[in-house]
Parts: sequence; C-alpha cells; structure tokens
Amino acid sequence: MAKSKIKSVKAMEILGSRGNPTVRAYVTLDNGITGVASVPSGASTGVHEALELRDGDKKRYYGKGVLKAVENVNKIIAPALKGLDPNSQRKIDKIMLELDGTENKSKLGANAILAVSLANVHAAAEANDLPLYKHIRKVFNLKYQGYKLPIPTMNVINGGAHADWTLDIQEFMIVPLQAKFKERLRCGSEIFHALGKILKTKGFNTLKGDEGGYAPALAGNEKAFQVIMQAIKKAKYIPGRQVKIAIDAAASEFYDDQEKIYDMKADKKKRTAEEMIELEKQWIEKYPMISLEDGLDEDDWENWISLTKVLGKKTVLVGDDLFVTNVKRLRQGIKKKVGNAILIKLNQIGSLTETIDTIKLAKKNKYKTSISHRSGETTDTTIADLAVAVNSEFIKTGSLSRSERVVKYNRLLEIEAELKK
Ligand code: 2PG
Ligand code: MG
Repeated sequence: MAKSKIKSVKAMEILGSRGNPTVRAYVTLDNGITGVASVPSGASTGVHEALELRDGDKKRYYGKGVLKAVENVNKIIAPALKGLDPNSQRKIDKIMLELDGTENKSKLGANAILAVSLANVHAAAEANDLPLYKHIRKVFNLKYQGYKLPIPTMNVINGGAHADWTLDIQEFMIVPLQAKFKERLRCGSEIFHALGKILKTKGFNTLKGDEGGYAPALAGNEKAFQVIMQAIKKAKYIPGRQVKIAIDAAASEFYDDQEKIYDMKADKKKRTAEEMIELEKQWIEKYPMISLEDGLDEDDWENWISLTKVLGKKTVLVGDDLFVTNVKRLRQGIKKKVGNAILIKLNQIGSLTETIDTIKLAKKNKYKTSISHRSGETTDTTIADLAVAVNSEFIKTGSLSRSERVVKYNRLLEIEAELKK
C-alpha cells in the first residue's frame, strides 16, 4: 500500500435531499489527494441507532443545523488524526470512537465520525490507485470470492414517513433478477415508468415521495401490490421469474407500544402482532415476495421469533430498526433465531469499521445483507462500492428517479463495466 500521511481533516455543513443540513468531510493527504464523503439522514430512524448530532437551535434550520458536528470534526477529530497513515482505517475509526467515548456517539455525533471515516477511506483508495470497492476489501482483509453485483430492491411506491402517510407500509419495492446489473436497472426503470402510466390512467397522483417512488393515495396497503403486478406485466416482464417484490413495512412507525397494536390507517384497521404476521403471510403467498423488512416493531422480540418461525423459510426477513447495523443487536437476533437478513446502514452505527464488523458477523451466521441508503440522501456513492466490496446479496437505494438515488445505481453500472475489462 502506498505510503502517505493525513495532512488535514475538515468538515462543512451541506444540504441533503430533503433540504436539511448534513455533514460533509474532507481528508487531505500529504501527497495532495483529498477524499470526500457526505453522510445521509433517516426519517424513520430506529430508537437504537447511534446519535445524529443536530444543533437544536430553533433559529437556524428549525434546529436541524449540524454546526456542532462540524466543529467536532474540525477541532477535536482533525488534530487527533493528523500524521496518521490513511491505510490504518481500523485505527482511525478506533481513535474517533475513543475520543467520543459514549455508547451511541452522542458526544461527537455519528454524523461527524462517519463523515471522516468515509472521507478517509476514499482518500486511501485513491492514494493506492484502487477503486473504492477493491480498497475496502483489501484494507479490511476480506476474503470473499470474486466480485458480485448486488440485486437492487427498488422502492417504486413510497409510503409512511417518506410520503405523508398515504400508505402505512413504507416501501413497496421491485426486485429485478436478471443476470447483469445493467439489465436489472433497465428492467426496474421500465417497470417504474409503466407504473407511472397505470397510476395516471387510474386517476392517481404521480408525484414522488422522499425516495423517488410514487406516493399514490391508494385505497389500502394491498392495492400497491396489485398495481405493481400490473406494471411488471405492462413492461413485459414475468412476475416471480424475472422480477420479485419486496416491502419494508417499517412497522415500528405505526406500532403503539402502550396498546401493543399495529395501527394501519390506510386499511382502517388496528392489528395485533399475530394479525400482522398473518397478513404478511398472506401477502407472501399471494404475491412473488422475495423479502420483508421490519415486519414488526423494533423491540417486539417475542413476536419476531414467531414471525421467523412462520416465514423464515419462505422469504428473506430483514431486520433494520431491529438490528440497527449493531453487532450487539445482531448477536441477540442470531441467538434468538430472529430474522435471516440485516439491513446495513453506515450511519446507524457511525463508522466504516463497525459496519464491516456487523457485515462479517452476519455472513458468518448466514444472514443475508442489504446495503442501504437513507431517506435523506446526498450524491455520495460509497454504499455502491461497499455492496460490491462485501459481495452483498442486495442493495436498497430507492427508486428510478431523483439523482441522489440514481447516482448509486450509476456507480454500480460503472463498477460492472470495469469488472468486465
Ligand atoms: C428504511 C430507511 C431507508 P429511513 O427504513 O429502511 O429506506 O428509511 O432512512 O427514513 O430510516
Ligand atoms: Mg427500513
């Protein structure tokens, strides 16, 4: 690996895709190379996530400013990293965790730490003249066979907190299964446009939600499956064979933990955990569903055990708010036999090293991984490279519109083309 040293670390406040501030960091090396990274931000954040530090000063950006996080990078993190070898990613992340010293990164902010962690890995990759996915594999000594492009789960109907609660289920995704990534992307785009036409013909709004999918006020959650099935056929693909469907229920968002009830307003129904499992089972039997994310609340462990018993052999059960990319929560899940896949979001845990450790634990226990964006994004494409670096089965990065979503797909196209050479 090329020898170089960190010369400076700087951060600034920028805007994310929802127009709220977020952190961008720059790591500059003594050879003149600068790595840049910007961090995303969730809306349906799990209660067990690392802390995203926001200023809380209501006079600026309604409290959402990130000047404290930026200052933590410039005044506390920068001096501690100066002079270090950018190839020592583990050490760099460890130093930041120690500087923070809290369980959930509440002192420096997960947004501050992650921005630097990722800016450094970008700088080091460039210094080694390696594409990021190759550098990540090398620097963490990952011994996976060849490079595999992930299957995209594309969120074409947005609901829940991402679309003013037109539907309770947060994400209805199409999952194209063609051999080449570029064919998966084309298939996704064609279905997305077919879906737009169908919705328009039926008199629904075709404006987009936070992740670039449509947000029609359909009469009930299940209607979304029906229009998606129509769109797959209209675009001349075979549902079940060429394209499957996935959902992220994000059930914590409509769970009432006092009453222990899942309150689904679009269906005008309050459901118990047993009824939720039954509903999800019916959907899996009726539609070609490949995966179900957060089908129950993030702390409803007992019912997650039943959910896994009932559906774990039939489908990919992804824990997002449940596991929050955290080895401790994932370990608990493995022990309790809960879920069989994990959603990986860098900013849920707050550093690249910890994210890699969670992925390693998942793989060791045969849990599938899906590397994921957040609903508030930037044009940063690190997750595309991360997905290829770890041969992730899936990537979840939104719909087939909006540059902050599409930019990740485009990066995967680039990687696929480069690997063919
Ligand atoms: C999720 C994510 C991304 P958010 O729940 O999986 O789609 O949403 O970033 O709002 O938590
Ligand atoms: Mg989720």
